[in-house]
Amino acid sequence: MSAKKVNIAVAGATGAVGNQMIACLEERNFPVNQIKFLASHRSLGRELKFNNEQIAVEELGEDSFKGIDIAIFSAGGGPSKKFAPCAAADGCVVVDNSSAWRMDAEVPLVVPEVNAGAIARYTQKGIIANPNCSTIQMVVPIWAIHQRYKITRIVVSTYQAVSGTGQKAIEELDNQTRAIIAGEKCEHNVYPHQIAFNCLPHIDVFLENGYTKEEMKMVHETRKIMEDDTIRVTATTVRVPVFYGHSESVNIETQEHASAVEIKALLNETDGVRVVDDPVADIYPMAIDAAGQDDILVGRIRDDESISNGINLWVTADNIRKGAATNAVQIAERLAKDYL
Ligand code: 25A
Ligand code: L14
Repeated sequence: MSAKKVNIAVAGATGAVGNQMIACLEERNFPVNQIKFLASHRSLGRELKFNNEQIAVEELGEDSFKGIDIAIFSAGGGPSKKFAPCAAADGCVVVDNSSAWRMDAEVPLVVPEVNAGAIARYTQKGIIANPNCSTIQMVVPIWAIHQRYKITRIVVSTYQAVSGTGQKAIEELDNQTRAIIAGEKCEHNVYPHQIAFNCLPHIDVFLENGYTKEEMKMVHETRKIMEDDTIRVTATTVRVPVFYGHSESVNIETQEHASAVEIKALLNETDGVRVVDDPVADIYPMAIDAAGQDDILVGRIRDDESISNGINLWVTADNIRKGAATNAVQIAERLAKDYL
């Protein structure tokens, strides 16, 4: 089956994720017929490059999707809620990176290495959701383990880069770092506290149960993607002063016994994963190595000696690439190849 050339739109094209989506479409030679860049009124007058061609940014509106086959959205939850249904009504399939549609029962939530088959359910609403960045990088290695050893419980703590919040947060960390080193006053607008030289146990808003929304996304999205509501998940999500690349400490408990040696061999065979694990040589996954490429790096693979069936992992990935743009473009590729 060869992919037909598609008319594609990128909504939120001028943002941190939108920019990477455009780069991914170029890098991966996506079969583009016509391409359209959409953003808010603020971005009117800007031009973005695609394959050496300058393309003017258009304002996202109800009529943006006539003649478009696939639209990938990363303009935030508000615009997605409002405009994804307009796009679908015009026969365009939306791949949405916001949290707006992820838990809708009629919207598949897809990580191609895990549940590519769920893409077929795009026909229900015309929308496919791209999961949260922290969830994506965790479920790829976890899924391989789950199929063989059945995971019963996951305890995860994240160390998340500021780029997840968007361009303004990248600028805030940069400005604060410079200000502090220069001995000047440090200002904050994006986060409620200084992020430079600090860690904030706070991502997205706090909920009534004391968890943040980001933490509960990891619980609900993991279960939905793995189609297993019995898996117990508890998360603590932390913002750290890193520009690109999320890291995660993942502790899993399995029904069948698995040794660290077996898990390492299994992950060596897992698509999308690269085992980086040679502690004797000081080799382990790091955000700076995850950034700028698409693999999910897994290391520090070891037996949890406090329980009989437990494993500890350290997982890093580029939150803007595999955590957002790459995963969305991979979904669009499958759509173009197998369904349109
Ligand atoms: O609600 P969610 O799903 O939780 O998402 C909230 C935000 O998180 C990011 C994304 O921010 C999103 O807006 N995000 C979402 N999912 C993510 C993921 N998985 C994710 N980040 C990482 N991983 P962003 O900054 O990356 O992208 C914002 C883009 O969305 C466009 N946009 C915003 N509102 C829109 C809209 N487009 C159409 N209609 C709307 N109503 C936004 O375009 C950007 O492309 P823009 O035109 O608003 O901004 C373009 C330039 O202007 C600067 N700028 C932004 N805000 C302001 C501003 N300048 C002045 N004043 C401002 N208030 C930006 O620097 C940008 O370069
Ligand atoms: O996709 O890091 O649900 O501030 C929203 C919060 C992405 C990360 C999502 C952050 C997230 C973002």
